Amino acid sequence: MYLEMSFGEQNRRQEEERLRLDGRLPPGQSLTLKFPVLHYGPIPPFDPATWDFRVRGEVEQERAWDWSAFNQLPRTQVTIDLHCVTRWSKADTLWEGVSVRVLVEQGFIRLKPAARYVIQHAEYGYTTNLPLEVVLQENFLLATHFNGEPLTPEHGYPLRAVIGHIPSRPDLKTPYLWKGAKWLRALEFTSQDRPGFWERAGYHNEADIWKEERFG
Ligand SMILES: Nc1nc2c(c(=O)[nH]1)N[C@H]1C(S)=C(S)[C@@H](COP(=O)(O)O)O[C@H]1N2
Ligand SMILES: [Mo]
Repeated sequence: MYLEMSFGEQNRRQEEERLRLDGRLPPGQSLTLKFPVLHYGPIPPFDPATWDFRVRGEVEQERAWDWSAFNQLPRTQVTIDLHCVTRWSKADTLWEGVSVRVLVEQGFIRLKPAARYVIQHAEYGYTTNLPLEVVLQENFLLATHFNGEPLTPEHGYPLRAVIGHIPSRPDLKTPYLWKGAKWLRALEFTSQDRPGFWERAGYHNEADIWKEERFG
């Protein structure tokens, strides 16, 4: 029988222990050095001729950017730890894209005072919901790039939302990763909260990784 741990598994356990000691591993999570792919349904095709990204709801003016216009928006990078509700975590992931906070600060999105929640709308009807204040945090990004490369189709190309933990920012709320929709097409700002795809399927509405809010 083969009883020795592989070099890869030894390495993974060492990294996991380091994160745990640093207080970066939420309860019930384990580290992966891979990048799992997790979603419901098929991977949508991308056609730059018809793709757009829309902002609607409680905004002074509804907006739509086509792919080339979206790529001219101000760019932001962030490094976050990802935590999936199915218990895998991935540390130090680098994302680049567009920050909703920057779009609001620079007047690309003008919110009405009634805006309190944000519904992400993705291809094939996937939705997920967050409070506005979380979407405006630095750990939430509309990402086009992962580790310096355009997203791959299975990770959300051309655009996805990501949310994760910034170790130096314990003040920020961090929900599980399902609160970042792959193949994102629109943000809807609302006055009332509205549960999304997994939230309606029984997952927790707030989904705080530190409180292990997995199921509602
Ligand atoms: N459109 C869409 N986005 C989605 C999902 C999905 O089913 N559809 N699953 C979510 C879940 S549960 C997770 S953990 C992450 C996984 O992202 P990854 O496949 O890039 O690891 O995508 C999230 N975004
Ligand atoms: Mo997930």
